[in-house]
Order: sequence, then structure tokens, then C-alpha cells
Amino acid sequence: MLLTLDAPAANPVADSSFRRDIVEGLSRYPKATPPIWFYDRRGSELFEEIADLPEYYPTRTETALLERHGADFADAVGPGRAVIEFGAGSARKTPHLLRAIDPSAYVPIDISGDFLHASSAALASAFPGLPVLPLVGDFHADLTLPNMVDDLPRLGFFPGSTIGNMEPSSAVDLLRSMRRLLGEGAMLLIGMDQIKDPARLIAAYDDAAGVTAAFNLNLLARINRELEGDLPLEDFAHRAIWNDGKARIEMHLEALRPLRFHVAGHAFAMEQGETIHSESSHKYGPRDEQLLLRAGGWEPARQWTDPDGLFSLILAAA
Ligand code: AVI
Repeated sequence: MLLTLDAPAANPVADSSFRRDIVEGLSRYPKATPPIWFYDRRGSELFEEIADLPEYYPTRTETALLERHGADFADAVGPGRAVIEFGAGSARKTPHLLRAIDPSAYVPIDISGDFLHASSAALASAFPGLPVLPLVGDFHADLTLPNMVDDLPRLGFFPGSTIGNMEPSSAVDLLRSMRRLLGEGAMLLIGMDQIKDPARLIAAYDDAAGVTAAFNLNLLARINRELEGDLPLEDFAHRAIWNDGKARIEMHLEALRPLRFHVAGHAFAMEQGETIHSESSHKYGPRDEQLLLRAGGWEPARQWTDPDGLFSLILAAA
């Protein structure tokens, strides 16, 4: 049963924070933009394509963990919880969890409204009788959950290692705000990608078919379209770099020649070889996950990892 909450069709706050984030990010040195702005409709579609790429192991590996350990989740979590999914997107992994734990409501949260409503409708028809309450918004900001879940124990679901796209200090802040939002007695099931052979990591973020390159470059197309930009897309190249000291893959957009361009009425210049750092994807070593979760106010209870040690799902308690 799909229950839609009143959400504005266009989001003027999102428009102005996009403008502010991009102008600020291009004004600093080195240039860096927040990865949340990848996900317009096209960006969300490209991310879905990434998820199916042979090189991109996280989605496939995490989905297999969700399929394989349903009975464990049911045991550890119990029935009747409201599942709150952060950054739900297409919610492709969610049915495995919902089928396993018999929840009493499902609240997917995502910044991309179009995408969220389409996936929520599909989910509602696959789970007739389960209240599905999509919430359009940025889960980094303060949110209010629908009244209907007020008295239900909550399970936060944050798959995909999206936490890895945050700097450790912001990741801790986010975990703390999830803890506040979900309340006493809550649990959190979170996906965290593991440190592994850098060649494998780089291939996952610089695939042979060029889908990740298109995903990265789509940010520039979005800036041109929505912020009166004139960035020359053909003069930028996608780069994926393993930063060993910070244990993260970095995506950059590198200027192939000296460039001058405009965004939202501001003029910018880049030297040849200079980059816009568009995303970091942190990977975690043994016990890093526990440390991060504890710093964020969550006590890790169980962990499931695939036999090759690529990816982990961790269940933590508030
Ligand atoms: C959403 N996030 C966890 C993805 C990642 O792996 O960091 C985004 C992504 N960027 C390039 N490929 C996938």
C-alpha cells in the first residue's frame, strides 16, 4: 500500500544548495564537489547501470549476502519493525530484507523524488498490505518520520557502502543523526565495502564500458543545464585513483587543456591536468567498521562478509 506524503513538485531549497555547493566547490583549491549531486534522473539511471557492471562487485556481493542470510536477520531483528531506508534509490536490494524480516512499515528516503516514487510504487505492489511511505529529502539534513511509524521499533537500512562516500567525520555525524532519528531500541543494518587489491578497486570505478566515466561527466552536464554553465564536457576526462593513505578511491574530472568556463554567473579557470575531485569512496579494513559505528553511537552486534572478503553487512544496535 503506497501512502504518499505531501512533497513539493520542485524543490527550491535543493536548487539553491546545488548552486551554492557547486560554486563553492569550484572556487576552492583543489576543486571538489559533493557526490550527492550526481543523482539527477540521468545520474540515478547511470548508477543503476554501474550496479550491473562486471567490474562493480559491491552491489552483487551485498545482494548475495542479503539473499543468503535472511534467516539470521529475522532472528536478530525480530518482526514488526518499521524499516527506514536511507538513500533508497531504486531499492533493488530491499525486497530481500523485507521478505526476511516481516516489517510493519517501510519508509524509503531519497533525494531524487521521481526515482523514489517509481520504486516505491513497484515495492508497494510486490508487498501488498505493507504500508510504504516514501520521504523525499536529503538524509544528511534533519528529517521527520511519518507519524504512522511513531510507535514502531525501527530498523535503519543503509546498504551499498554509501557511508563510504563521506569523510570519516561526516560519516560519524550522519550515524549520530540516524541514531537520533531512529530512537531508543533501534537497529541499523549497514553495508561497508572492504579494502582490497587496488587494481580491483580501480577497475570497479573505471570500467571498460565507460559507464562510470559517463556517470562522473553527467555531473558537468547537470551543472550546464541547471546552473547556466558552459563547461566543455569533451575537454574533461574521468579519473579513478586509489589513495592508499586515506584508504579511498577518488573520482576526479581532469581538465585536458587549460580551460575557462562559467557557472551561475561566476567565471572559473583550470590548468591542464588540474582536477575537480567529484567523489571519495572509503574502504574499510578489519575492525575499522566497528570503530566508525561506535564513534557514531551504534554498538555492532553481527557482521556478515562474503567468502572473498569483498564486502560486509553489519547489524548494530542503538
Ligand atoms: C553510491 N556509492 C556507494 C557508490 C560508490 O561505490 O562509492 C557510487 C559510485 N561511484 C562510482 N561508482 C559508484
